[in-house]
Amino acid sequence: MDRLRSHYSIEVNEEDYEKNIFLAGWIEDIRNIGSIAFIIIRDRMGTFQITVLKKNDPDIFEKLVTISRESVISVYGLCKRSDKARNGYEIIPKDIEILSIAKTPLPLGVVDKVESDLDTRLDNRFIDLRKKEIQAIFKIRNSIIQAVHEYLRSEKFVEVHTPNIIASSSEGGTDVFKLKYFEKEAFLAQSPQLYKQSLMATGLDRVYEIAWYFRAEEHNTSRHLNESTAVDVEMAFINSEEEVMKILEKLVYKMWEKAKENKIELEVLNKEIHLPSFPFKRITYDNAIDELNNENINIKWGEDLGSDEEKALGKIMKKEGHDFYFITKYPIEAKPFYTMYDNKYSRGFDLECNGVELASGSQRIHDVEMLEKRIKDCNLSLKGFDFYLKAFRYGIPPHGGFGFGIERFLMELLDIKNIRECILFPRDRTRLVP
Ligand code: AMO
Repeated sequence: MDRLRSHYSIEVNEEDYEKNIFLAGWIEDIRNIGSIAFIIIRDRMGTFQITVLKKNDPDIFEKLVTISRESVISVYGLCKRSDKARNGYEIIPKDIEILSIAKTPLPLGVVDKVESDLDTRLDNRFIDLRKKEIQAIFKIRNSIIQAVHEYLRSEKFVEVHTPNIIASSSEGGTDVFKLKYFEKEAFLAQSPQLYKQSLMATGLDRVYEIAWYFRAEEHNTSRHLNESTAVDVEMAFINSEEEVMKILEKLVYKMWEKAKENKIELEVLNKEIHLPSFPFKRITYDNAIDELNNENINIKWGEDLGSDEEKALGKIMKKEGHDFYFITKYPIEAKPFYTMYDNKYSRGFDLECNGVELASGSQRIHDVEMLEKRIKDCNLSLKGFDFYLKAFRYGIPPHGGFGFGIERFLMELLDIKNIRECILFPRDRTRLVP
């Protein structure tokens, strides 16, 4: 039975009928009606029925009806067409091997109708992930990431990997995790911002990264994680942030389009995906404030939109037929130190979907004196930025980019209410395990 161990998931089809095949997986259900037993095994492709007659093989029958649910077995047997089996075929076993016995009781049911609370599910994530509707989220996540690689590479972006252990805070703010790096103090990167910008001084003038963000934000919300992932892009030789926005909106469109190809997973999740209208609407910060004022929501000019204001604007945009929209021309004080500006307006933008921020980006300051001034004006110390500023002193083209949250995107795509559902092992204010 050695071959059973090298089993790789197969999709049974008509060609397999009346042939001996190998299958392996987790036991989902056992129905023993005395003389005959039906065992459902599951792998990542779906479920298969094993039908065993007691009189044909009392040994295999005994093994299969006494084994605990969620144990792992492999089976060798005849594949037969069956009208009664749920996917149209069954396997009559000739040999089975028990690969791993599951302890009882299970900490969490896999096919039980009772909903467990999110904490129990996340505490037992390895079992939670056996559920097909949970796996579907991560299969869709996999395919949207594939779309990222396909689209950005087709636009001649080079994938890079920048450090996550760094010597200064990437976004200039607080919310940074400190750690001991031998004799020195280090930080976990809040984003690849400083590195992707430095790369613009190298000639690798279009880069992207599937990045990890580490943020010590205290708030425990349904839209924030302390460790999240993003698509980070940086591109040089741009005339304005509009060129960056064009790449971002096309990327979002391609990811959405790719997600639609996951027909089985979308059916499992009972979700329909409609392509967004394209190109996305652009609304300036000033106009957004006016629209909000008309609804009696007042914001002081210069302040960033809070989540309530974002939601209200989302509703206004929805009424006008826009799920996706860019908010452009933010005041400089609402954007980070590296953002290019003209007088009091920055060249920064956010991409919003139904009142949730999915991405933000900008054209960057590439003049080193202007950049140093902004760092000082933002009350940040120049000291931590030595390596970053050095890259601006020896020739760096105008450039810009964005950071685009992958979990936030999945929430919007699949209408998932809690961001923790969109990452395998979430890190939040209280969760560090598993
Ligand atoms: P920003 O801080 O806006 O910009 O982050 C970019 C996008 O990343 C996602 N995101 C998060 N998702 C979940 N939990 C979090 N705590 C979290 N923080 C951020 C959001 C957000 O829109 N360096 C800039 C980007 C750039 O200008 O290139 C940046 O990090 O979807």
